[in-house]
Amino acid sequence: MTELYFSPISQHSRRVVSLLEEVGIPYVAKPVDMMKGEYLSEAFLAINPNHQVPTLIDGDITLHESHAILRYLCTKHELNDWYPSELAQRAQVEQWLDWTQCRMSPAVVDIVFNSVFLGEKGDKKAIERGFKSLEEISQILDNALTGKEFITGSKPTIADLALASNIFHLGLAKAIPNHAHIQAWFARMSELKGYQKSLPNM
Ligand SMILES: N[C@@H](CCC(=O)N[C@@H](CS)C(=O)NCC(=O)O)C(=O)O
Repeated sequence: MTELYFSPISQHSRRVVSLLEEVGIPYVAKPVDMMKGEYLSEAFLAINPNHQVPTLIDGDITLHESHAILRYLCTKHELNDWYPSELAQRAQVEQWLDWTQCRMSPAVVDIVFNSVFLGEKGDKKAIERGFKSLEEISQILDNALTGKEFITGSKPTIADLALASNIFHLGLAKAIPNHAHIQAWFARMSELKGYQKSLPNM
């Protein structure tokens, strides 16, 4: 049995839900109520001591880290389109997965967590830092998407799912970059049924 502990308002959960739903892997959804602090409960900490969603339990395997979960699911289910086995293609997917975690996600957290989830209590300096970083990385992303349908080529991969979950999150703060190639790519991603099913009811 595959169980996913997740939250609909979590950008990191969203990329995993997108893949599970898009390719139709059966799983048991285990929502974690972040607003009620369930991620800090003893029961959840026993599953993931990092108090973070998503967390996957698949038989004997318990996994945290959204990208490790994506790679695991693709490898287990032989999802070669989503996580190519060919070396050069895979390297590109890995590059954009890491870029998403190391460059895009911190900016998204600075902006969205502080302006949307914390509201008035949000750290204004973090919001400013996030927007400054977003200006630079949006241009990098837009350049990388020039002449391509998806970030590594003509088919979406788990790198696109990770990026799209970030961009959706920016939308909560009305901060989706208005660069033409990002907009066109995001419109393509928004058509994927898995991505659609990962979105919160708002
Ligand atoms: N590197 C982790 C980050 C996961 C993460 O930050 N999850 C957030 C929700 S988007 C969370 O659970 N935050 C609660 C906390 O850190 O205490 C991943 O990729 O899965």
